[in-house]
Amino acid sequence: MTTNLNLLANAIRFLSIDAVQKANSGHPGMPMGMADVATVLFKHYLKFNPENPSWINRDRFILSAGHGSMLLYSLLYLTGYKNFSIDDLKNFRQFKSICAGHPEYKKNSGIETTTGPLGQGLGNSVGLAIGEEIFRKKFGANIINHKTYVITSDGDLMEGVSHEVMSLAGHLKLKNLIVFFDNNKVSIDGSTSLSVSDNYKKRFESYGWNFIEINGHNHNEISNAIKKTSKSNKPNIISCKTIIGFGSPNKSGKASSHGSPLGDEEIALVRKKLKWNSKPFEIPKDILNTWRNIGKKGTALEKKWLDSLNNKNYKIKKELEEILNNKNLKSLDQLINSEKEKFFKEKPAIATRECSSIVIESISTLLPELIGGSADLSGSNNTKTKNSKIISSKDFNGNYIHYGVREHGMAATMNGLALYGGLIPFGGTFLIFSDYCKPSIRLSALMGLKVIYIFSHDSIGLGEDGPTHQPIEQLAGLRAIPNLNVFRPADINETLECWHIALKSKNTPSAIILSRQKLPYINPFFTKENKCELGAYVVNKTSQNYAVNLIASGSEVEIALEAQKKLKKINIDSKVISMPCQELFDQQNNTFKNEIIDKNIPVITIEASSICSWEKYSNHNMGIKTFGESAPYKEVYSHFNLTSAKIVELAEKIIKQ
Ligand SMILES: Cc1ncc(C[n+]2csc(CCOP(=O)(O)OP(=O)(O)O)c2C)c(N)n1
Repeated sequence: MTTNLNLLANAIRFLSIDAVQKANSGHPGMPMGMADVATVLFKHYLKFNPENPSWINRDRFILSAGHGSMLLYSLLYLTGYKNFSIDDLKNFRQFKSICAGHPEYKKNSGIETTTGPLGQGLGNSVGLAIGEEIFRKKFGANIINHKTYVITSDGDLMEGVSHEVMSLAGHLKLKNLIVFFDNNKVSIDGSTSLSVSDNYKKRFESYGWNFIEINGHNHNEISNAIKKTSKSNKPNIISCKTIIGFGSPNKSGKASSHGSPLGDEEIALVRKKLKWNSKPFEIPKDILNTWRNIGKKGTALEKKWLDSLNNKNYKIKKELEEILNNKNLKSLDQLINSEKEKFFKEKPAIATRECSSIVIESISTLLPELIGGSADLSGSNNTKTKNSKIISSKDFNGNYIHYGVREHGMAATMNGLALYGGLIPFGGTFLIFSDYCKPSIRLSALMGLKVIYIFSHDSIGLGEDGPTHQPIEQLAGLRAIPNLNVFRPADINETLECWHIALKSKNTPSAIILSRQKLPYINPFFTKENKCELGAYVVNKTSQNYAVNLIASGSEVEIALEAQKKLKKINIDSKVISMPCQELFDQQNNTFKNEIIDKNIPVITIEASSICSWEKYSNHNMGIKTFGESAPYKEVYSHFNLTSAKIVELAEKIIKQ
């Protein structure tokens, strides 16, 4: 068994070092060090089917240490995933290659998530493991019974987010989570002793994890450790003592093997040492066949699973299909429209965070796949409703996660939940703390995941908590992220519409930005079509021959409407435009855009935030250029000149020019 495994592991090693050498960049050390662990895992334990990379009951394999991407690409090629040919491996790190520098998530390809920013993959894996628990509870242990395996590195575990998610995983007792720690004690700067003295055993045991330590090059120890995890009722970490750059006479154990090609001379020495006589990218037939047969086992595994699914009652099968294909979303239109009609009649004046709560409460009855949560601000973000059922280690039959004060961990976990399949995660914190989620929001956007971020307390309107809590630059920062829809609704019906867009959107995450303070109902129309879908709409125009455009979002639409009334009194006609989503507006055609904003007429934008993202529409931007102030919110608004009187003053000045 051992020789065979050595040969299989060496196939990974040589594909990795040869691809890095050909690309003249990349990270050979990690794949060389972890090849043994990966081989034992894939050969004997991992449940996967290269013919169907999206099989819902597959084990998930996450390479959190994404810089070692060649380890993953080699495995996907060797086991027969269609997207990974030998030519793809030769194209490592080249333009549009599936073998990108760091793994980039592509649905149905075998790459389960995008990794590279250290710590993120670990966070995703916690979301995936929660997803498995939720599905197992819902559909039964004979239908859902897979594991989530992760390879993590020293760097991953140094990142703060690793603490947040490992702690959460321990709390939730995610026993089907199995993390291999590539404990090679080397990072870029050299030995990890330069910067870490953590006792990993104590660290993980204090989180409530099962900690196992092994020699990561001993196949029996690897195998026995994996076996042991199946008896565990806690998350598992297998600390694998490995040698970075294993097999390289001059670079193994050294940082020099971490992030650059080994060089032709050294590679020749590795070939000699590991007795590998094949040319670059050539895998001896018998070794490739053995690997391919490992992959082929998946067809029978999935077939067997399908049989047991078919034997289940029809209701369960149907429910699984509905969730996986988000079919429940189809019945949403009717619900949203009847709610809109109701609120159009009632015209309630409430904070948009409360509006959001009303939306969540009604939609969650239709959508069992909606998994909410908050980073310890449930009552403030209004994410928890009477339809929320708490997910706990004892009961995964719920739809709400108390993430604790772990914003970054929450966001990384939500990405994992979205990647699981079928589930739609949403989670809340204050807008100011979106900064703590930012690295994971960026990845939701890069991967095109349906994750819904709820950010309340959206401006100086939060008042007395002061400048530490008043977001200024956060909206502009979020709007700068490609493929993220940032919604800032002004009232309940806009909130309903923005939620609706977020739920329907396929490959774009959403940030729904909500006020703490009460806001009036503003939308004068009742239309079945979703007005926010086009990004902006005209709320009110006092004449066809108006003299000024006032564009605002969220809480400032109310102030713009007040200013409009005052302007009318002094015979200045105006048009008030609500712009809940700049991204959607910017995607519309010019005819529509010019219809909404006639640039021949002066334009004033108003938002209690940095003016950065508004300058593309106008030179007259009312916003905030400093940090906020601690005081009751109306006073703070006055201090920053965000009042209807100041809008009137500016409008008069511009018109006279
Ligand atoms: C958040 C983040 N910070 C920094 C980096 C740059 N980086 C890539 S790998 C690495 C550390 C490598 O050490 P380790 O994690 O132990 O990996 P190994 O050397 O064992 O391959 C760093 C700092 C990164 N990818 N992500």
